[in-house]
Amino acid sequence: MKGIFSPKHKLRNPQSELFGGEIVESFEIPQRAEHVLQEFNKRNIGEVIEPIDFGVEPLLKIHDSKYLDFLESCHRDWELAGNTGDASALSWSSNKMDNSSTPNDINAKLGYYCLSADTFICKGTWEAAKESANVALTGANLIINEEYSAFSMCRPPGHHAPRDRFGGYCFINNAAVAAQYMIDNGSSKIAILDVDFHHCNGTQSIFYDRSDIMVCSLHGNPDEAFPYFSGFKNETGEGPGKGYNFNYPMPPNTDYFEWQKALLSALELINKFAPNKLIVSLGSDTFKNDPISFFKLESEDFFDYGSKISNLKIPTLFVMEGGYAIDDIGINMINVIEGFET
Ligand code: Q9C
Ligand code: ZN
Repeated sequence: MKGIFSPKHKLRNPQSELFGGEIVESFEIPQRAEHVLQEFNKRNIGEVIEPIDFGVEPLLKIHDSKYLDFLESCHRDWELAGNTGDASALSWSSNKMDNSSTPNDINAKLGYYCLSADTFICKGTWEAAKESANVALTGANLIINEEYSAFSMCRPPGHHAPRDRFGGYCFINNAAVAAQYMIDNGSSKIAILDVDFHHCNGTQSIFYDRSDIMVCSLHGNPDEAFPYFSGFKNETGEGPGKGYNFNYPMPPNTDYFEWQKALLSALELINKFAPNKLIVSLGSDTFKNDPISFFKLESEDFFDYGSKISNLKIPTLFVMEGGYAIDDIGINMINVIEGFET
C-alpha cells in the first residue's frame, strides 16, 4: 500500500491548548505524523509519495468560501489586531437575535467559526490544513486510478470540521473532501467508516441529507465525550439521506470484545450498501493509553480490526484522524494498515 505524507504538516504547531481549565501542551503535535511515517517505513508497507496540489476547488465543494477565507486570513488579522499568542475564540453569539452572520472583527470571526475552545490557530495552520486535504485528495486520486488501497497520513485531522466551523483540532474535513472528489470522478456510492474515538460530527453533518455517501461512526458516547452534541444513535440522516447515517456510541471502558461487535455491525451495513469505494477515518485514540479518551483497545486489536475491514473487499482509502498516545501511535495506526493487507 502506498502512503501519502507531506512535511508541511509541521506548519501546524500550536504552542498550547485549553484543557481542563489550564493552558497545556497541545495533544495534536507534529511528532504524531512523524511517528506514523517512521513506522510505515520501518515495516516496509510501501512507497511514500508527496501530495499533488489540488487547489481550492475541491475544498469549496465541502466548505463555505467565507470560512476558507477566514482560515487563510485568521492569524494575520489576529496579529494585526496586536495579539502575540495563537488566535483563540473568546466571544460567542449570546442568542439567536444576535446579528452575527457576517462577522467583521477578528474576534467576532473567531467566535463565529469556532466550535470548541480547545483549538488555537497558529501562523501555519491554513497552509498545513490545506496540505492535509491535498494528502487526502492525492490518496483519493490513487484509488480512482485503480490502486486498491492507500494511507493518507493527514495532519491536522479533519472529521470534526463541518461546512463552516473549526475545532477538535480540525479545520478542513479531509475525509469529506476525498469522498466528494471520488463522487466527482466517477464513483456513485462511497462509504465512510469512522473508527476514531470521537464522533465525526463534521462528516456526519456534511453528508446528512445524502444517500450517495454513507457515514458510519463508532465512538465514545456523546453524553460523556467530545463533541457532546452529536453522535447519538437516533441520528440516522434526513430527507434523501435518511437511513444512510449510523452511529455506534459506546460507554467508558469499552474493550475490543464490545467494540468489534459494533464494527461488525457497521461492516454489514456497508456491505449491504455496496459502495464503489470505502474511506476509513482512522483514529487510534481508542487505544487503552490514550490520554484524552476512554476506550480500552490493545495494540493487537488494531491489527485484528484492520483485517476485518479488508474482508469487505472494497478499494479503501485510510485517512488519518486522531490518536494521542504518542509512543504507540505509529504501532497502532500501522497495525491497522498491516492487518488490512494480510
Ligand atoms: N474534555 C480528534 O481526535 N478535546 N479530535 C475535548 C474534553 C477535544 C479530538 C476535551 C478532542 C478533539 C481528531
Ligand atoms: Zn479523536
